[in-house]
Amino acid sequence: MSHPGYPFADIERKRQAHWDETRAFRTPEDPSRPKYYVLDMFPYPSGAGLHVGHPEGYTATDIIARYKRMCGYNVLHPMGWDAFGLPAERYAMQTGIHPAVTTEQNINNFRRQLKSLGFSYDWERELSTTQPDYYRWTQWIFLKLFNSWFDPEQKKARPIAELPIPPELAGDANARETYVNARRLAYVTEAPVNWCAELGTVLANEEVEEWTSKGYSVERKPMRQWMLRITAYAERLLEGLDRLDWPSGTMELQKNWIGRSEGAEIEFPLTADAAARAESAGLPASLRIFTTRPDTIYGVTYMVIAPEHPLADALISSDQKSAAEAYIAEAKLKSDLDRQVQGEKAEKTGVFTGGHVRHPLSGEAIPVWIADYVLMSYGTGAIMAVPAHDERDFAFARRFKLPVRVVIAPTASGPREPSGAAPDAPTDAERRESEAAGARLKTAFAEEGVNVWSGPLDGQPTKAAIGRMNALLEAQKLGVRRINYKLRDWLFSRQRYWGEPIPISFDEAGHFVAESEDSLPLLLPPSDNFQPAATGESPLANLPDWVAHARDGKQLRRETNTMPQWAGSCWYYLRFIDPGNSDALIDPEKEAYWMGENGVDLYVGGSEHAVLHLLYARFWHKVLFDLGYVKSPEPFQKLIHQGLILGEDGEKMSKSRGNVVNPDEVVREYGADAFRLFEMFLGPLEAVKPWSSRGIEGVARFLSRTWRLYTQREGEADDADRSTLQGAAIDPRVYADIPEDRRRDAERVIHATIKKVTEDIERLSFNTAISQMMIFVNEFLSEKQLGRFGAEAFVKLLSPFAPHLADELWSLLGNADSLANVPWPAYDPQKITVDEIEIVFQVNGKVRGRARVAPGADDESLKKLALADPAIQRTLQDQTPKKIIVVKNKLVNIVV
Ligand code: ANZ
Repeated sequence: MSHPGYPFADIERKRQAHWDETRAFRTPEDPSRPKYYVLDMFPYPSGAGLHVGHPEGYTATDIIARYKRMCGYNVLHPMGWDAFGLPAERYAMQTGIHPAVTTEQNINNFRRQLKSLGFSYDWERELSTTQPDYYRWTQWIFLKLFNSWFDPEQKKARPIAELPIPPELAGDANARETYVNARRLAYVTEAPVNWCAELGTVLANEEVEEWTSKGYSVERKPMRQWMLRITAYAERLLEGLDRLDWPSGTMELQKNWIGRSEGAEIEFPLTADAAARAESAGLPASLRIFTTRPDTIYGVTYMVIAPEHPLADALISSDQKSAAEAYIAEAKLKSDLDRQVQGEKAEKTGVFTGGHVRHPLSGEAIPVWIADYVLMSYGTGAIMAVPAHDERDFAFARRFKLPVRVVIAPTASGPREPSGAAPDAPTDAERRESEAAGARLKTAFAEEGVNVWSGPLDGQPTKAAIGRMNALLEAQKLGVRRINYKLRDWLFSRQRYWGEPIPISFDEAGHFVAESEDSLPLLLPPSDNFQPAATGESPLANLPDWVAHARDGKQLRRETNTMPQWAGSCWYYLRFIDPGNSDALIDPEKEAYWMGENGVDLYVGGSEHAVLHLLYARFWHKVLFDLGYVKSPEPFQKLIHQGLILGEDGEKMSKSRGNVVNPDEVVREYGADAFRLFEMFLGPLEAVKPWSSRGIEGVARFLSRTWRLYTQREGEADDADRSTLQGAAIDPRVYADIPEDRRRDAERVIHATIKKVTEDIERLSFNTAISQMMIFVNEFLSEKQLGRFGAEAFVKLLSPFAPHLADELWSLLGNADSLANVPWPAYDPQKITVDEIEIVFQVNGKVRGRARVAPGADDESLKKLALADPAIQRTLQDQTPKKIIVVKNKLVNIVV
């Protein structure tokens, strides 16, 4: 199709200019009205410009924002830029062009593109995470984290000044400082990190996959890093999910990422020789393990410690020394993630230490192995291996020919009838039996069941057995119940230039010296050298005059790491509420009004942020909540992920495939309204769906039919190509009174359309709302008789979707200039009720006649009506019906 046939370019230009001039979408501060906060995940302004995936979510939120405004809400619908980050810095490394320059260009381009789509953002609240008056407050929050600790009793963050100091430390300034620093929510640690040499920076665990999938390699390397103590919030981050209206898949991802697991820590004493070595090294003479299945304790046949485990040296015997040390050296090169993935898939590797521990209940000596499927960073870094009931242990035991002992049967009638409560550990004979059963196993039985060959646990179902074993171990002081989380603290520093400077310095003795809050922002210094420093430090280390500074006569060195891109996006939704505030992060009254009890009312963005941004932002929000800066416990009440838009070929859009659709071209050819409408018409918002160029022509035709329905041009046929606005006028037939004989039907369609579109918008079911509007236009296109109410109502319904065209028609209808704040139309339920419906009469399933009846007619009268129908009588002749089936309001089927 060459031209969609209505003057969209003129209309859209005119309408956008008008919105700009009248500041149509400025958010008033009006606490008397109910609020609605609808937020998009703000974009990273990349050099490639807007992608068709961006406007999908943005159109959805714009429909909601416009609809809610018309429903009388005070709507906050802002837009900004998540503009720190790696791509601009990598570009700077290649070209020497300062990231601030490219970032500004990209922002300008993104803004132009978004404006061309007619989104009703309050542009006066636009912000960028790279603006000093924004990152000033990001740094301020960092200082709050630095100056807070998590009180495990009150389960909340408190100012560090309130941290109780153990009396024995009172006199020792250094010990005291170490104690305090180890409890801050922002702290420094020397830890093995994911180092990416090509990027010249470390990556958070959450980021590794993204970059390795792009072909970058990531290695483990110990480095001094800033961490945020998100683990302190594990439980609250988990509990908080209960009150949220989020996609279940995303909640599941967060739950798994937090990874709560209930179990026990159990002590396995070292045998005498190893114990002596441990004690001489100042280490405990017992190996502490974490297990979720203490009920399987009689099935332990070996132990595994992580290669980094502190007791490794003590456990390694002299004849195993060289083999064990070689294994440890190799394991050091792998990241936890690699080890975890490998632990699931590849063949297990490991080495015997030569050392043993004693089973805490039976006293049996158990060999200790080193294997990298056990991670030092989880639990205690050591496990009791129960190969009969754990997949990884099973694979390992088979590989290294270690015994397998069955101690759980699927049901009570398993390998052996339960013998009742045996007071002691299993006998040698029983152990042999359970090993014989183990030798026959094909895979581990990792589910719950009933204990067998388990001494005091015999016959107990799993849950009861766990409880009984925990009690038994606790009574003998051999173990404690324990909850573990998979969640790790958040690695927060990056060796980058283009990020927020961390507002901390160090004095000559290495003590922290924080910037004072009122000296912020600590500005990112100008530079033209974006290469990492020779030391592997961030490019900021290339600026000695910035790094070295003096305060109160003390020589200080600045932290040269910067914050990760996630920092700025952790709290931007708060700043939109009060973007100009130079005295505070946010005015408490404005915060109370706009965030209310539940925070942002609707948040739309990509599902790729499920465990990154969405977890980090919740964490910061909870800290701000604890410290009294926000009143809602959670930031985002309702969350929706828009589905990916694929290329026309059904593949992910990518430059290399050549299937990328450029929004600018679509807007040029079909207009912004058609583009918006089409993005919503592709399918359900959350579904993954391919682009279709035929489809966009379809919606463009719908819009030109709408234009034709409303307008006429003197002396021209109805289907004329109206390429300019000139001479366009409303066709008077559109709003003339509907003639009596059509009125009832016309009103039914009008009111049913209001109902359907309203309800569909509320359900975010935009594609079905558009279908209904298409039906509406087809219904009226030839006669045009809508009446004033119908003509105006339809334009209002259309306006959230195709705001330019709707505003133009609205003003052509003789109204004020914009529908932005015009009340949403209400429908009259009485006008939708149908007074007659069609019933189909069938004989043996074939349609033979029809009748119009009042809805709800009872079965008996429908049967009578069918049998009396002349066409049916003709078909039946003299046959007597065997059976008559009635489907209410639909059909009567006569079986002969
Ligand atoms: C004995 C056992 C028997 C286990 C059994 C499982 C099944 P979650 O917390 O659910 O992931 N484990 C403990 N620490 C580990 C570490 N640092 N690295 C690797 N594995 C570790 O699972 C906890 C279980 O994972 C623990 O329970 C332990 O194996 C293993 F029939 O102990 B179990």
